[in-house]
Amino acid sequence: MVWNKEFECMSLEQIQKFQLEKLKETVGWVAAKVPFYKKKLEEAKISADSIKSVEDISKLPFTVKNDLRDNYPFGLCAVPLKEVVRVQASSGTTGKSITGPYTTDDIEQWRECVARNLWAYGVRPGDVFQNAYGYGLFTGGLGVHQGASMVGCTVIPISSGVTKRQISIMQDLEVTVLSSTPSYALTIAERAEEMNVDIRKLPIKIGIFGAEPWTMEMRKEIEERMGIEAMDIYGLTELCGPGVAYNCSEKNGLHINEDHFIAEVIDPNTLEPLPLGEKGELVFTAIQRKAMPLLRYRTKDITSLSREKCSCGRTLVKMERISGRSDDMLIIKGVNVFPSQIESLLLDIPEVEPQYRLIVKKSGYLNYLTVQVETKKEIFKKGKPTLHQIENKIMYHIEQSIGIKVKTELMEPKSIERSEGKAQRIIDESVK
Ligand code: DLL
Repeated sequence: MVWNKEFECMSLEQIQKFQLEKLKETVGWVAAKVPFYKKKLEEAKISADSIKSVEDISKLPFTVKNDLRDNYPFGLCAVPLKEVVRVQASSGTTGKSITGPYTTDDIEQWRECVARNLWAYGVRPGDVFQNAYGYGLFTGGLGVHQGASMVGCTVIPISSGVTKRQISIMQDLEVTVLSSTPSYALTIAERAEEMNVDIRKLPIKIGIFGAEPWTMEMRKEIEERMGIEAMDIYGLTELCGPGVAYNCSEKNGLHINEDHFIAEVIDPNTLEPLPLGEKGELVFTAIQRKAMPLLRYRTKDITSLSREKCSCGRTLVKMERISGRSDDMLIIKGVNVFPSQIESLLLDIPEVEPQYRLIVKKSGYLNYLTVQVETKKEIFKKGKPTLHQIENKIMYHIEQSIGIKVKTELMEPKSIERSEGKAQRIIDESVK
């Protein structure tokens, strides 16, 4: 049940041997081709020859998003532009976009990485694959498309948006697999309910969701509303796009394609590598790319790594599902809070919909949080006293779990803007 047994089921010794060889090649490649890395490696007094084991990766300099922005558009590109066959980009929610150039080989590797993911989810030739990730500069659309074609699926490149049409296509073409952001999957599920279409009765069986953090509770919600198995797909533009890490049949953690990307978890304050099992910032080194192989790229994503034996037979290291990004972490009355913690708690409350917004305001030196969440239609009709009771219940539930008092506002059904891509759930008014 593995797409590429040779690379997905290697022994640790084989993986490390392979990684060492590719790491040395990559360090030599960027030192020769990218002035930015040449300078950084000289300053750190490191060359390909001085790397004797994979652990020596910790001697290499880090790369951060600002390095990509400062070198926009092609300052970190290691090949002449005539060898670049594609450029994707990330709009970046915070600031100038960054580009991801690919050579023909880079695209091939990317396809292979995504195909491994899809195979692990149970996608097979003949599946009718509705790809509702946005096509264009965003890597989700084309990236998933290429992998699904490689597996041999009938791909429907519908892109995101025009939700009513998503549902009729799903019905008419007897779609078996849907890929989108988890928040857009919810939008689709909700629209189908409005159209009196029961997605659970359709042939669709697998959903492939990622590109934004989502909780186990959200997974359960989507699985129940659509009658599917919801699988997690992870990746980022800086490395290739989707396909970096993926769930297997265990649906517990994501295997990392570590013959392509060496993963580390570091303490974001000391920048020291953390042992397996400890949570910190995920860092990647791309060891097979040619156009833009990044060394020790700090993703800001928070997770931990594990090498525990997996029942699926893959030996690739696993990362825990991403609990959030360090730059999305809110500090409310001095307490660190991830939006995913609030999401989990809201989904415990049966009277509300999984549609919410977090508003951060400042008063004096402290930040305060207002949680706005939609009620179910039948609840909203019950009027203010009932709504007030539920608001108090939510407030209490959050306070009991994370120790901070938040303001809760129950919202009218359908009043919060629906997502077609990555949901914008945080409104930060504290910086005004
Ligand atoms: O979101 C690539 C992608 C497309 C992944 C389609 C999966 C499916 P970027 O726009 O560069 O690339 O955003 C990358 O999104 O650093 C994480 O913070 C977040 N992210 C991506 N996948 C997941 C996931 C694409 N499965 C950033 N769980 C990453 C949580 C995710 N966060």
